Amino acid sequence: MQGIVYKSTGSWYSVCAEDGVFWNARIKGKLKIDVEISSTNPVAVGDVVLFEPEDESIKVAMISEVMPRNNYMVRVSPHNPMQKHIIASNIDLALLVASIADPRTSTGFIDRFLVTAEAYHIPAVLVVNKMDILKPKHRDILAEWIDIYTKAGYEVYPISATDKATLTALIARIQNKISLFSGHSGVGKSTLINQLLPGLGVKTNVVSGWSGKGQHTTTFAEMFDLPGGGRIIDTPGVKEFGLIDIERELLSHYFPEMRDLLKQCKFNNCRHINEPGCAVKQAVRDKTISEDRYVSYVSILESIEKKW
Ligand SMILES: Nc1nc2c(ncn2[C@@H]2O[C@H](COP(=O)(O)OP(=O)(O)OP(=O)(O)O)[C@@H](O)[C@H]2O)c(=O)[nH]1
Ligand SMILES: [Mg+2]
Ligand SMILES: [Zn+2]
Repeated sequence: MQGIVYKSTGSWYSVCAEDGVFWNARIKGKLKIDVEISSTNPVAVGDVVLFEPEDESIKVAMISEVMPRNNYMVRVSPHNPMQKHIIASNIDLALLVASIADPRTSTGFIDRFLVTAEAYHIPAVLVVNKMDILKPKHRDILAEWIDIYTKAGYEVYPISATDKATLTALIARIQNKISLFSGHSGVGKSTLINQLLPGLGVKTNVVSGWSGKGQHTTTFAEMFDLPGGGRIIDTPGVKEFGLIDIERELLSHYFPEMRDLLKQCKFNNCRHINEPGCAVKQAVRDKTISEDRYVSYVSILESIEKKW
């Protein structure tokens, strides 16, 4: 049988079969899987899997094969920084949920997420939550973020997850897509997801994400069907994404606003640090590339170079 993984809790997976019935599945000893990637989790939310029923009466099954993934989003493993953890696979859109206050998300963190999404060829957008609690100084930061990220080619959605009226544009954007919601703990990913699902008839396990007590309310990634078509994936909060497998020569390709300029640098192996005739540095001076993004570029480049 074939199905899609909706939830992973470590050793058990919730798999939705083609007829809509959910199974509780474990991984078979010998799992058939793409060998190109080694990750701490062999099966991720969003995976299409083949499984064999073990006990039909209680819907327990064994996953035997993971079908090739269209794409996947990764982070460094929280347990081993040398290994990657697949957050989710087969996604159409990655949403970084950030907040300016309570908690504050740094632009460095946003940029690392965006670079990861670019490197894995997943379209990404920025969602800025908790608009309702912004003080005047926060509003200045919001204006800055909108300037920085729209200039870089990204859509920015300022919202309040607690106020459905602010969600219209975002709802239209994720319609019929498989969307991944990522971000720091406490930015309101689960609150937002609860708003996007119909008020009644919501799976009760969604509610655990509601309490907002302490940190890391959501502990496992989970996918939900959107009422009008499409799916959304809630994920646990992350402190940092880390960056894996990004070659320093390719890093500037993962900054969309730099990508178009690269051919204009005097040297074709320009690192855009202190080379003469660098089109990227010129664009920073001309303010067509924001200084903030350039600072992130340099900081990520340094962290990659340290690894080699
Ligand atoms: N004022 C305000 N509070 C919000 C908003 N969205 C979420 N919150 C609150 O922020 C807290 C954290 O929300 P969650 O939805 O649990 O955050 P999360 O991103 O899912 O956190 P983790 O599951 O730990 O990653 C809760 O107390 C929410 O009520 C908002 O738009 N405005
Ligand atoms: Mg949550
Ligand atoms: Zn250059």
